[in-house]
Amino acid sequence: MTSLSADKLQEGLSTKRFGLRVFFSREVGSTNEWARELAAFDAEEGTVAIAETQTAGRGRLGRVWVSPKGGLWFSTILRPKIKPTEAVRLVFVAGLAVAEALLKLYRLNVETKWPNDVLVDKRKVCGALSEMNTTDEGVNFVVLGIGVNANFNVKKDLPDELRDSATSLETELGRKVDLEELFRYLLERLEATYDSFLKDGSASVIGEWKKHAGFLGRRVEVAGETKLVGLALDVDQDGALVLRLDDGTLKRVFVGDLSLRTK
Ligand code: BT5
Repeated sequence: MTSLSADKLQEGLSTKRFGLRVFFSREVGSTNEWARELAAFDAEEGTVAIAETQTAGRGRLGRVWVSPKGGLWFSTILRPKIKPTEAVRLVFVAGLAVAEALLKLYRLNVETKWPNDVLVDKRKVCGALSEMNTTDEGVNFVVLGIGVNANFNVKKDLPDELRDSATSLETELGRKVDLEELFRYLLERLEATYDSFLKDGSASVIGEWKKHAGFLGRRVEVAGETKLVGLALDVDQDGALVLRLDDGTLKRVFVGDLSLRTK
């Protein structure tokens, strides 16, 4: 198993803000939690917390994110001057940046899946978790966490129940990748995508993100407050999934887990 080289993380990095400060640890609970603490101590925008393993990696709704050594687990502090309703759409910045990076670096068959996944050959290779801190004035900071299954073997290093739904770069490519190179390239894509989000608005980022989406036009099931089944028509400019239910009505969904229906 290759280790992350802390001194190589910023080597040749061409960003203006992202990754200028990098906090590295071999093991933490969660890089999102760590980044929140750093942000509370006024860490500037673009500061990154990265760890080789997480003992309490988390997903949405308090779910567990399994984070063995060999993965890329990091969180970036953002301080956008936007409304909380807009800031929730930052998760699309992560999905788009990761999809573009995996396509460019490894030519993989990449897809984005609503709302926060990146898939390779229909299996989850990356999850993103955006967590916001607000005050009466609005958004104080956002922590954008990204987990990429990179240099480990899915069958060996992930629990049995994830073997069918998850994949890793190593499993897909049959080799290990240069983790520091992936990290730097991802930071560059993240910064560029975030800047476009701020300058051109979330709709343009969501528009790009949709070009990679494999579920649009397909029959899907969405597990959320209730279970919905229908045709995935669109992801609108608010980031909501637009479904056409079997009775013909349109439904906008903001939170849920999407899976394809094969029947
Ligand atoms: C996510 O949640 O996909 C967000 C994952 C974010 C992880 C990053 S790592 C750096 C930063 N620090 C953190 O603590 N978190 C972020 P969600 O959509 O809720 O998916 C969670 C579900 O994915 C779990 O319930 C499992 O079914 C599955 N899962 C867990 N670990 C996985 C892995 N390594 N690969 C693929 N699927 C996994």
